[in-house]
Amino acid sequence: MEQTEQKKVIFSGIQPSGELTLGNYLGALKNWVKLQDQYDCYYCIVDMHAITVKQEPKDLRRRTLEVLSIYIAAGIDPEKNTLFIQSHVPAHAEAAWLLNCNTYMGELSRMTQFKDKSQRYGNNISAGLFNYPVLMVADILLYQADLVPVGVDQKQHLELTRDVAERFNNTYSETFKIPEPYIPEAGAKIMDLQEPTKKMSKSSDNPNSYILIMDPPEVIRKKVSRAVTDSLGVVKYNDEQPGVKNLMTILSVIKGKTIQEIEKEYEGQGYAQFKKDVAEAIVGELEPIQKKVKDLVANKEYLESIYKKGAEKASYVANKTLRKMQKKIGFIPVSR
Ligand code: ATP
Ligand code: LTN
Repeated sequence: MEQTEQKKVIFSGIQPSGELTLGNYLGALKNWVKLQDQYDCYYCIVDMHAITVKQEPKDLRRRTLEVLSIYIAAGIDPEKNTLFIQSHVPAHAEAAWLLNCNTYMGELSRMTQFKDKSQRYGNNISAGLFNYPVLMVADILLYQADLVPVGVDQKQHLELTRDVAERFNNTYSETFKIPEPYIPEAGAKIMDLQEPTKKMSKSSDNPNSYILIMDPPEVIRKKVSRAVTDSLGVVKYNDEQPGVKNLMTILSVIKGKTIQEIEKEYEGQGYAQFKKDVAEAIVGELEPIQKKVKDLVANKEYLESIYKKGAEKASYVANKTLRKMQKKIGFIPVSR
């Protein structure tokens, strides 16, 4: 047996619905890089998820290729992993329909991300936004994924995935592997710099509330210096100081230092030096990635070769599972 066949499978994805943030990087991408040697990884750009809210077509096109470039620039090796664009593999949409018919309205109504987003978008809520978690279930189950590395905000969607998979297996006999979430101990929820009790989000209206992976160094420095802290003036990790806590988490994840080490280092100092060091840590981490992204986005042919190869490999695996689902449900097979 080939070695890749023995490896456990990972699936994860990011939506090209906005510019990627430091939250996407520390909560998801950085871990994908760590996991790529041990697992057979499928890393997808989930463009079909992105259109659950309105997207400007030209921005969606540009961002989709930028996200692919960021994956590669962050250290995901396109030779070792399968990198692809969700809409290139029609099995995702087909499987999502079959799974929609095995998911309850009640389950989807309980999804907190839907509740949050539907409040934000008021009267213009698409049916796609409601059904979105089922498309995510399809993404994961089609590859028989063992592990799904995500930030903590996706935990509820992973629980739904497990429930739907188990239900399908019980109704139609064993079909899907039951996946586990992989949520990092630190960095699973990077907070908004202006309202540090909220998740940092790429779709926030206030640019000072997030750091983008592609923000120039001077912008990063400015945003960190403006980050909301408190008047206590001590670098201590506790819930009463959510702003400071968030900056400590960022520093700790990037520098690989423990929270205790950071508390000790800044004992008796205010926030000025601490904030400067946080900003430099972020700049040091992101600057090399930004340079690579700029080269990659200019190389459309190279990117095309990656996503074409990725779609072929992904389609092969996804179609196998889809055929199995169709057969079990009772659809008549047609030879292809
Ligand atoms: P939006 O903010 O528009 O809802 P998002 O960035 O939350 O978008 P995705 O692009 O789908 O949504 O997120 C991709 C990955 O990044 C997911 O695994 C998600 O858990 C993770 N992630 C997103 N924001 C953060 C954050 N602030 N901290 C840690 N992980 C995050
Ligand atoms: N819903 C996810 C993005 C996503 C995803 C997936 C993550 C879509 N499909 C499959 C992991 C596995 C989000 O972060 N908003």
